[in-house]
Amino acid sequence: MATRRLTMAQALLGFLKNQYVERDGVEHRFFEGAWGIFGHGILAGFGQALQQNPDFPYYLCRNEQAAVHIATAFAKSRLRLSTFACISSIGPGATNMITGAATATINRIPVLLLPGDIFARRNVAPVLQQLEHEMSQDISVNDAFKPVCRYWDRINRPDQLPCAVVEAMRVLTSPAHTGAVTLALPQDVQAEAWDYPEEMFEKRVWHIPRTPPEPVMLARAAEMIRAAKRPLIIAGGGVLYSQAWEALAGLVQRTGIPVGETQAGKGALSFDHPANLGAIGVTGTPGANIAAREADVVIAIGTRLSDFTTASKTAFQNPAVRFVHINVAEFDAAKHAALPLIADARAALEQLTNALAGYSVEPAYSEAVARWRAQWAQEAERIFQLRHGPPISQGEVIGAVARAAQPEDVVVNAAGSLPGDLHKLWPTRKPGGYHMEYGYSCMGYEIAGGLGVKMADPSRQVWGMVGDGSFLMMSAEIATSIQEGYKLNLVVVDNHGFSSIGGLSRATGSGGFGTDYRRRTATGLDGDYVPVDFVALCAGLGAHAVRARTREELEQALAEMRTHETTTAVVIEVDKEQRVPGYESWWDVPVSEVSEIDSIRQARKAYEEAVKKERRHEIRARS
Ligand SMILES: Cc1ncc(C[n+]2csc(CCOP(=O)(O)OP(=O)(O)O)c2C)c(N)n1
Ligand SMILES: [Mg+2]
Repeated sequence: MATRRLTMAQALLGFLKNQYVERDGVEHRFFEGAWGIFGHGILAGFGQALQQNPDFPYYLCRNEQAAVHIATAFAKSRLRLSTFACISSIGPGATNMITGAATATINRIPVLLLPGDIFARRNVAPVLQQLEHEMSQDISVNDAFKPVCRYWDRINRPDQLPCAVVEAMRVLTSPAHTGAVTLALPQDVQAEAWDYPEEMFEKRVWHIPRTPPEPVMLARAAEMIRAAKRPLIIAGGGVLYSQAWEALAGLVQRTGIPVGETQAGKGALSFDHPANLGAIGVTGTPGANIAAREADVVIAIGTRLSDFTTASKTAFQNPAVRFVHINVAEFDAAKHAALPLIADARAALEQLTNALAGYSVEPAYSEAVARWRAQWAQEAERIFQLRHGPPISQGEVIGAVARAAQPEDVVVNAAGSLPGDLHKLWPTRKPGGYHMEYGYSCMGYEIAGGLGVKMADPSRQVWGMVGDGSFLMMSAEIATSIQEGYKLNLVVVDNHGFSSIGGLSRATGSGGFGTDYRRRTATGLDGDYVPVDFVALCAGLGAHAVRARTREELEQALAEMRTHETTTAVVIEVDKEQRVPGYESWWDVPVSEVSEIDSIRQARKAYEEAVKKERRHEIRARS
């Protein structure tokens, strides 16, 4: 057998370079390089391998968590067909990646994490940044990746590597099981040489299947839908990952079944498609939520059915409601006692369209859909034209950004009050035009994520909408965007704290306690706002930044931002209390059962009423 004498790190890199995926006959290089930050735990091993392999680019970021967000956003934008590896030193560099790992895994996005690890040989322990355990020498901080990853391994000997890398690729390329994968790399083993089989470095193409639905189950699903008077589709992220948007449009065109979109699924249909009721769930539009409440058959496609989508299981109130669930993952397809169609979304939708030939919803339902859509268009326009303040309302800011954006542009966001407002209001025209990380809703994702989105398709302008809280958590990747020459347009929405959590605190009777950025006084955090100059912060990191004080100034700034070559930012203060309302929905956030505060006792009463609407779909007899 031909072999090549390489260090473990060189062999790992040699393997990663040659991994490809193929779907529908089109090949994609799976790893576009590695993001990370060097330290003693990675630099002389994998770092050295990177140095001698310039065809596997190394990207230096400012925070390891951001590296994973960049990779995640990139892979999400590339519909999971390519990604990055993320490397770190041992200790804090590694644990910084844990939040990123959880973000990737919850969103089912492939990223490969390569944290350095403590010496396998152990004799020099404890090394710098090694957290020792008295009960075992076989534990390091990298064990903390296990619950947030879909596959985890530690390469304690160079000859373990071939076994580990193929398992890593199996998981990363599995539509159902993908997420973060960790291969922990002990510092000494990275530098150890072994005679690796040449075959390990041959080009390998991993086929991404389009699993068809089982014919029996397809027939049963079609039968169930044919009997439905008020069917509703919930389009999740799986519709996008499967590139099933045309198949979905084909099915709804033939059948007239309306569609509600989850955060991950938004953009499955253009916002102006006549069957698109828009956002569904806690952050949904009235039409989608009324349709959900009355639906007799709900066809879920590629969704985790999170509490935001199901309104904490209060969304579906028709006593006869039944669920069909198209999903590559058995785990999701079985939720709500659904009839499971374990299949690729596109394959299933194409076959379902044929199986439903001749079926369409009754005209009265289609008329209701058209009415809901028209009413929502009016409501969105009311919010965009509010002319509140200054400070203006966040809804008006979204309207202004949407008007400045072109159909192919991408809006990026993750946490705060913006996800709910954008879910309802952003007029997505093209798949991928709406990039929301709302599985982990991880503050700090926006700027790093925006960079990943931009790298995935530099021809699209990226609008990163960032709350002041999210910005303060992680903004240093602005400098990385300048370093790499990938331009971002950032809209920093300053409301001096947490509009989202502040509003939630009020709704649960706590009056906004601890949610404003105010100076401490003798009575608590109730002084003046803490002054933070976001224009100076953005400019200090290398962006072109301006402040807008009025709607007109904002519109002018947005128009100019498009034309700049490097990262730009506009900072706008908004009125935290002028919120976009919620519609026909509810979210379960338990309120204290006993309290000394009257407003909490009141909120508890309302809570006890609302929680009664929660349904137990999962315990019904299976369809
Ligand atoms: C890392 C992280 N910590 C805490 C939270 C909980 N949380 C959700 S939204 C939010 C406030 C976000 O503030 P900002 O970005 O200013 O948005 P706003 O609510 O003002 O719109 C917090 C603390 C979170 N989602 N992520
Ligand atoms: Mg804020």
